[in-house]
Amino acid sequence: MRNWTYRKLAGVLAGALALAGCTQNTVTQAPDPRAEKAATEKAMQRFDEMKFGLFIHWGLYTIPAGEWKGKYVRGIGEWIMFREKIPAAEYAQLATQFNPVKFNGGEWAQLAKDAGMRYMVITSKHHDGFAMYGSKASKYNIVDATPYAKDPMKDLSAACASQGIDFGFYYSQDQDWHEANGRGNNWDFPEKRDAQVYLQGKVFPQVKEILSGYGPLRLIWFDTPGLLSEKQVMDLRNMVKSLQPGCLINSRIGHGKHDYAQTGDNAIPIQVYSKDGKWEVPATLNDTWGYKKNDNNWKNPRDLIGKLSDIVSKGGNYLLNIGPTREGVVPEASQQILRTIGKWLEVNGEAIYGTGPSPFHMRDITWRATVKPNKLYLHILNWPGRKLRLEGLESQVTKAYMLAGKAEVPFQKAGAALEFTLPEKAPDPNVTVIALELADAQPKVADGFRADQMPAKLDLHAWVARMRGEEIQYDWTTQSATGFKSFERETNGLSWYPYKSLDGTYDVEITYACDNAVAGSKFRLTAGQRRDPNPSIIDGVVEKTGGKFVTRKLAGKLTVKPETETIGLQLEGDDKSAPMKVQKITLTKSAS
Ligand code: JFZ
Repeated sequence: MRNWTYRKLAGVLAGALALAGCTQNTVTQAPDPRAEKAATEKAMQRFDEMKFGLFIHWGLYTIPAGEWKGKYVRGIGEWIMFREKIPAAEYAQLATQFNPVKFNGGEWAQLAKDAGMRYMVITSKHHDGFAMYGSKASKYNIVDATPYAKDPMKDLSAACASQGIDFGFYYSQDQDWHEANGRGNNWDFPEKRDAQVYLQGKVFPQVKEILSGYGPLRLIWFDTPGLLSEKQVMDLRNMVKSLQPGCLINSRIGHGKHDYAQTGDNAIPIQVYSKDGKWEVPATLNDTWGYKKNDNNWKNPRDLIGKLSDIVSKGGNYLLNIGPTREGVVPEASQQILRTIGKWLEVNGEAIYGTGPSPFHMRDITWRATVKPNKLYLHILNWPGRKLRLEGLESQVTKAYMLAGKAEVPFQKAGAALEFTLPEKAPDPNVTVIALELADAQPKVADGFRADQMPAKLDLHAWVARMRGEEIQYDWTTQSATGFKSFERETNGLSWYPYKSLDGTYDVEITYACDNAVAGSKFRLTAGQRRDPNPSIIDGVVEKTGGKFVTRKLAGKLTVKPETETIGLQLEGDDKSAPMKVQKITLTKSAS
C-alpha cells in the first residue's frame, strides 16, 4: 500500500515540479517516509485503543430537514439537494437563513465525553460543497455566507482538546454539488468536468486550511472516492501527511492509500476481521446522518451497546452519528441514547477501551469476547438463564466476576467446557460483562474454536445483519427481524458482510415465521460484490408456518468467496407483502 519506491519517486517528481514552478497550490511534496511511518503507527495505536467515536453531520441541509417545498423527501437528509436536483444557486440561498445561535462547542464535547466517546469527527464540508468553517479558499462558508458569521469549528476543536477528545474532520473530496468541476451535480453542470481544476481550486487549499487551523487532527475522513486518479489521491495523501504526519486517513480516500478502513454504513463483519488492518463502522442512530425532522426511528440502547461489544470483539471501532439541528441543538432523543451508552461504559469500559478482539469465532448471539493481558471479558448480549457454557478455552480461569458490582460468578468444569452459574435474569438489561482472570497472559483457545476457524455449519443471525430500509426492526423477544414489507420505493432487507471469513459453496437453511394468511411472496438470497452483475442466487417462497418459527432447507447452493462483499436477503417480485420474521440463515459447507 505505502510503497517506498513509489514514495521516493513521487518525492523526486514533486521536487522537480517545484523547481519548475508548477506547484503553487498543490503541496505534493512527499513527507519524510520515516517520520510519516512512525507518526502514523503511533496514531494508529491510539486510534485502536479509543474504540468509540462521535460522528457529526451538520450543514445547510438541516434547514429543509428532509422536506422540500412542502414535500417529504425519502432517504438520508444531507442528500436532499441531490435527490431533488435543487439548483446550486437556490440551495445556496439556505446559507442566508443559517444561524445556529444555540450552538455551543463545549456542550457537544461534553456530550461525547458523557457518552464515553474518545474521538469526534465532524463534517467540514459535505457533498453540498458548503464549508462549515471559516474558509479563505471559498466564500461559500459559514463565516462569509451566513448571518451567524462565526467559525463553530474553532470553538468545537478547542472544547475537544480541553476535554481530551481527539478531533477529526470529514471532508468530501470528490463530490461537490456546488462546483462545476466537482462530481455529482449534472443538473446545473452537464458539461464534462475537470477534477484537477476542482482539486487545485478548492480541495487542496481547503484541506490545507482544516489541517492548519484546528490543532492536531487525529484523522481526516474523506468520503465517496469517485473518479480521482491514483496520482490525485496520492497528492491529497501527501498533502495531509506533510502537514500532519500523525493525522490518520480513512479508506474512502480511494486507491488503497489509507491508514485504516471503513466498512459500509451500519455494516458489521460477521466474524473477527483482522486481515486488512484496522477498521471502523460508521453508523446512524436513526435512518439519516444529517438532521431530518420526521425521522424518529431511533435504535434502542440495547442494540447499540450490543453493537459496540460486537464491533470491538471483532477488531473494529464504532463511529456513531448525531445530526444537530439548524439551531445547533442535538436532538433530545439522541442525547438520551448517548448518555445511556455512556453510563454503561462507565461501568464496563474496562472491557472495551484498549482491548483486543475475540480469540474465538462467533457461533451465536449469546456472547462476544474481548481481551487484555490475563483477562477475558464475556459480553453477554442475550442472557442464557442460569447456565452459560463456554467451550474451547484452554487457559486456566482463576476467577470470574461481574464487571458491574464485582460479584463473583461461580463456575465449574463440565468436560472440556466451563459452566458458569448465573442469576436467572440479566443483571444489566443491555449487556452484562463477566470478567475472567486467566493464568495465561494470552488466552489459549482449542483447535476448532479459534477466531480464524469457521465451523462447517455457521448461523448468520438477523441481529448480526445490517437492516436496510426504514420498516425493518429487530425484535429481541423473538430474536428476529420483522417488517419485511413495504418495499415500494427502495430495497428493504438484511445484509451480512463476510469480510473474507467464508470461502466455499454452501447449503442454506432459513429460520423464519410467517402467518398463514399472508404467505406466498418470493424471497431471494444473493452473495456477491456491490452491484454484482452476476451474484450467486437462491430463490425461495415465503411459506405458511402458522406463525411459528420453522427451519427450511432451500433448494440450491450459495457460493461465498473471500471477495464476496454481501450476503443479502430480500423479498423479490411484484408481491412483497409477506411480513415474515427472520431469525437466521444457516450455511453448511457443501462437499460439491
Ligand atoms: C457517505 C455519504 O454519501 C453520506 O452522506 C454520509 O456522509 C455517509 C457517512 O457517507 O455515504 C456512504 C458512503 C459509502 C458507503 C455507504 C454510505 N459504503 O461504502 O457502503
